[in-house]
Amino acid sequence: MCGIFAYLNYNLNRERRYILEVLFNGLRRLEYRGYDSAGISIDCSSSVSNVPSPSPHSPPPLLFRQEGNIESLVKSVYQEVDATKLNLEETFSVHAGIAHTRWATHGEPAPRNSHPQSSGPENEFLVVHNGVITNYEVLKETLVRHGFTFDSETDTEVIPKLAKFIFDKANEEGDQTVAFSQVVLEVMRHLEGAYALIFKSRHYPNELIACKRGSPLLLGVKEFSPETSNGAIFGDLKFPMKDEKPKELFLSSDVHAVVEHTKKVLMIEDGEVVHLKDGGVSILKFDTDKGKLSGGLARPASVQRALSVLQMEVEQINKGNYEHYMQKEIHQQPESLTTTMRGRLIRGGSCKDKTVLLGGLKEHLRTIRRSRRIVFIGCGTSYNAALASRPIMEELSGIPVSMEIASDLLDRQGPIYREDTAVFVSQSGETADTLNALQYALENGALCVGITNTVGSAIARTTHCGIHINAGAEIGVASTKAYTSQIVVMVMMALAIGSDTISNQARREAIIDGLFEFPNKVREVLKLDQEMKELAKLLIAEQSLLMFGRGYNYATALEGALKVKEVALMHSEGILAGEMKHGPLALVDENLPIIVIATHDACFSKQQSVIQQLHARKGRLIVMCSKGDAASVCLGGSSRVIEVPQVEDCLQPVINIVPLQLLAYHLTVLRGYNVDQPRNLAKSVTTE
Ligand code: G6Q
Ligand code: GLU
Repeated sequence: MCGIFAYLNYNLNRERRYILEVLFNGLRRLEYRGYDSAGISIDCSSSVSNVPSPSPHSPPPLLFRQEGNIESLVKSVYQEVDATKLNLEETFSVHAGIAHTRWATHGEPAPRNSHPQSSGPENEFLVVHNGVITNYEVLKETLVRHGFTFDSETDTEVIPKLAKFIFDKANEEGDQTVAFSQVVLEVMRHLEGAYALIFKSRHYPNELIACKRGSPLLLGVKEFSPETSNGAIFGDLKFPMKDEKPKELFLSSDVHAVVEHTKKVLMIEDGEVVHLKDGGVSILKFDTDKGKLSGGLARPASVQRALSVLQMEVEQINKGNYEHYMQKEIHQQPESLTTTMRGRLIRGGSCKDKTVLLGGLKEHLRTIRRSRRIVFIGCGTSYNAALASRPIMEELSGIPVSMEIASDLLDRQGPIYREDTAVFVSQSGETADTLNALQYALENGALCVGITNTVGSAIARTTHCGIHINAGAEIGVASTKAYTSQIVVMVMMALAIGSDTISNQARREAIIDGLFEFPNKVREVLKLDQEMKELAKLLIAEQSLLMFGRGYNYATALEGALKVKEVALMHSEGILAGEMKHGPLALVDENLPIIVIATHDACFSKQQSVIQQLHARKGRLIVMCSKGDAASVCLGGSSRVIEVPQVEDCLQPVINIVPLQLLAYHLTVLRGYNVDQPRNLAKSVTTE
């Protein structure tokens, strides 16, 4: 979790005020990733740029850190600027600033634990970090033995201190010209765990180093015409080592903080050390497994990488006319689902032509069909999406499908075989548990398929093949549109796998027809918005809310309950209705509200019987049913009913989750909680 950001202007005059605002805006874009504390570092005086590098005489960079969200940091920085009379108009033709929004793993949110973390009083090395250093205790002990004192409880603090230790040692041994990249490579040799790091140092003014292993990081490049200094040029996508052209370089945990500046980006890969210096970019690849070398100085190879051009517009990451991202993302679903399906459904003149085309899977379909088992692996909402798709995958492929929560698979070291197809479902494509499970499945020889929303993410890059869900950026921590797009992608995957079987052709065609009509059905169910707000008003003061589902809609119950608990901070549990008599029935009384999902599918009569039993125990029921079924689910007229449009059974979970997303949203707003940044949660869980 957490967001890291850096801004380097080269041969381009920028006032301190401008630099601060770029850093703050970068953090605002990344705030959804973590928001318990934040910090930045900028230079103290433009004279820094005239100091030859490396020099022990450059003034220490300024460091600002604050507990709370980004706006608390902004406020405290401007207060300090006023108090210290720091000149905001001072202009820098070259300047490197770094920034961090934190989601604590080690040490409570407090200024001393916020990043940038420092090597010591002179801020010789400053580091922003996303991830966890697992061997920090050993490193800390060694550094303490060498006289370092620690100010924070973070794992991160060992990194800048180690950099200083290595730098000082090189200098003592007479190497006055040790390069910044060499120092960082040496630091990396000692680090274990997951990280994305940006280093700034007073010994290397106007340079930055970025490196990563596990956590995401990218570089954005914006070049300016030397004559006008105000227009971007789309030139060569390759990196020069040294280049006088005026430019701005950005480093960021994700594209959201970069896209408003440039669309030319490079996704930094694990083991790479990216050195920004003299207007150029050089990349060294630290080619080891998990960073453990056998000793001696690392001798990494220099690598050539090309920039790619982002397919994203700034509007996609703005709230538009909505109050919250979650609200926008719920209401966007007809469009996001259309984009998910675009170019993938083919319906020609005759029935025979109805088919699904998934470019990323085409070459692997035969291997998947021959596999002994399909294993769906994910966490949270992504796991629920896979669970919703399991029945149709089993039906159309005829292959057994098992479900794995990524962390549990790893805890058990559950068996994964060469004959398995392991499907990794992840909106962000960066979730540490899912990534670790992917590594495990690769080691065990399974065919690994990725289903993600993030092009260029670790899961997208590491799997053998996959499908992008193309739902567009999802910023609300509570996943909504990604969930529905994931289900549709997995239904399409089932259609593609089953496409060689004649016996299920009619079924497949009915689903494809259903998919063509689908966005309109989602538009229809969104009209329940006001009704869900009314329901939220009724439930506002409840302690607990149960949701019963089965078959295709067991996942709906789990996902609906997850939404309510994570944003509305109300206890909520999704229960498999078939298990009702084996325990949960004991909870039922006239007070506890229960949502029963009873839309029309093969389980309908069983759900009717569940409703009867709950009713007999005076359960306080809210029943979700297909339009026209209200009379048959509403016994004695006592229950409240949510009527939804009926679609093909395997697509029904997509329709059914929408009212529950709306309910969770309205409950949260009415209860006065933060919708987009729920307590204790952050988007993109890049630590275990
Ligand atoms: C749900 C959350 C969360 C998320 C998991 C997995 O609302 O966003 O449950 O789904 O943390 O994340 P990825 O889908 O990014 O792997
Ligand atoms: N482990 C670091 C800390 O607790 C970084 C956490 C993060 O990724 O925000 O400070």
